[in-house]
Amino acid sequence: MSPASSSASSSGSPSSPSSPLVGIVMGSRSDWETMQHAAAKLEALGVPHEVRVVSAHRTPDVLFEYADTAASRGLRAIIAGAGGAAHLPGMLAAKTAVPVLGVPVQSKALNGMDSLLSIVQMPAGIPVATFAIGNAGAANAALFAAALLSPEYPAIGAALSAFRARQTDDVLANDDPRQ
Ligand code: RP5
Repeated sequence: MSPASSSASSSGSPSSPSSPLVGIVMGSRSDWETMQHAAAKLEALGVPHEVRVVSAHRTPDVLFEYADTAASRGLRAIIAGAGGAAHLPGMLAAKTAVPVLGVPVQSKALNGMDSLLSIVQMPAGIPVATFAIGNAGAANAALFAAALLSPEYPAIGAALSAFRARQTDDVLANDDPRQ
C-alpha cells in the first residue's frame, strides 16, 4: 500500500459507512514507514480511511484545503504524522474542528524528540492529541480513532473489543518468557 492510496468499506449504512471517516496525513512519503502502522490498524478494524501526503512546509495550500474540507467530507478524525519541525498536526488543528491526533515521526537528527515537542506543546486554545514517537504512536492513534467512532459505529466497537481480547489472550497464553 502506498501513502497515496485510500480505502473504504462498501456498505453505506450509518453503522457501516462507505466514505472515509478518518484521514491519515503525513508530511512526507518518508513518513509512510511509520504511518503505515496507523493504516494497518484502521484496515484491520474496518474503519474507512484515506491516506495522503500533505506537507505544512512544501504544500501549505494543500494543507489548508484538506483542513477546510475535512468536516464536510465526513472525516471524524485526522491522524497527522510529521517529523522534525512538525507543524502539520498543529496547522491542521488550527484550520479545522475535526479532532487531530498527532504522531511524532522519529527523526534522524534528534530521534523524534523534536517531532514530539513540536506536536505536543500546543498553546492553549488549539488542541492536538499527541501520541508516542514512531510506530507505537501511529498504531495507538488508529486505535484511539476507532474508540472515538465506536459509540456511533457498533461494528467498529466490536472489532476494537475483539482486537483487545485477542491481545489479552496472547499475553495470557504466552506468560512464561523463557518459552
Ligand atoms: C517533515 O520532514 C516530514 O514529516 C518528515 O518527517 C521530515 C523529513 O521529510 P523528507 O526530507 O524525508 O521529505 O516535513
